[in-house]
Amino acid sequence: MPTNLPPEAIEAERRFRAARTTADRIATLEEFLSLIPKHKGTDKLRADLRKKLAKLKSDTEVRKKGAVRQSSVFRIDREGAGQAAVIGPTNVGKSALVAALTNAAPEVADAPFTTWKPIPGMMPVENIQIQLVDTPPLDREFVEPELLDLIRRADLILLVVDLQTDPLQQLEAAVTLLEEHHIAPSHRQDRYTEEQHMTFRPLLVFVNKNDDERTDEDFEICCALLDEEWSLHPISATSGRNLERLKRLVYEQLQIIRVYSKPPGKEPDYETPFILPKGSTVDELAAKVHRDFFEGLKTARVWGSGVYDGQLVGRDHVLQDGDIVELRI
Ligand SMILES: Nc1nc2c(ncn2[C@@H]2O[C@H](COP(=O)(O)OP(=O)(O)OP(=O)(O)O)[C@@H](O)[C@H]2O)c(=O)[nH]1
Ligand SMILES: [Mg+2]
Repeated sequence: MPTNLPPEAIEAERRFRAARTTADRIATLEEFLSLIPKHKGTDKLRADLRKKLAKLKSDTEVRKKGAVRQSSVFRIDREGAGQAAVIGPTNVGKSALVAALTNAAPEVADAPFTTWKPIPGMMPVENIQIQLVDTPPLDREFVEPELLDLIRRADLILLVVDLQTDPLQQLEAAVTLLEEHHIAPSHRQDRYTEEQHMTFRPLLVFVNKNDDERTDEDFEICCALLDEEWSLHPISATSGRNLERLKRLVYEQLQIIRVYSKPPGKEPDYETPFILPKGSTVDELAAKVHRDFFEGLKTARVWGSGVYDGQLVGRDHVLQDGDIVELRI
């Protein structure tokens, strides 16, 4: 413990050490943390204590939920057209990004190890919603198996790094850590053998805090130093720079199509498309609309790309994004 702490912090630390119940430990640790002066000399101490606090909180949450036979706070129900886990080292702006893009309001703070449990939010992209999940920092000293499981379950990984804090080193550290836990980006699939039992997920790398033109050069340098298999996307959660592009990229990576079903003689419902994996057929749409359509489908007509308006198609016709389909039973 550094000796240059103010007396009230030392006193709070003593109370924390004396606390016996988890609730008391959390309360006294929060108090202790709030009394430590914020400067470079205490960065490490504050980070360590925040980790400890996060662990205490997540343990109690799990225990509480366990009592009612629910799973941990790391199990986030999937909603919308797809789930993307927003991951990365501490302080890079993951929470700021999720707050900027979704209806969620995770805490954003300068201090490291702010987020201690995953927080989902819905990001509107055109007429669909994609779920983003803010996560606690991905940190070698504090690897939570549950965080890795969450990442494995997601459809897509958004790795956020910080332009102002050695982004390339952050990228490498994160990818190595994931790799050690058998998670790898889909675009690097060729590098692994079957025996390694990897889970492959599409992974996009966003370099945050590229707030305006003044930092563009730093970003260019980063890109030049990196080998070609990676592409970096500059963004700023606070200024909103390139966030529309991020949305587009996320949408494209999910490999989904939107299809509008239309009752015979009526207009399609453009508000609520059916979301299907790319390459889906009329049959798969019918199954999604209703079992009756799947079982009793007589004809299907499509308005969209690669067909003439209202063309009659077979059950195995592959649908395209934006197609309008009229199913008749
Ligand atoms: N200049 C700038 N600062 C940002 C940006 N995004 C986030 N920040 C700041 O970076 C700090 C950390 O932001 P958070 O969103 O809490 O970071 P985090 O990655 O969620 O951190 P942990 O929860 O500890 O993992 C805060 O002070 C934010 O205001 C950005 O785009 N530009
Ligand atoms: Mg956070």
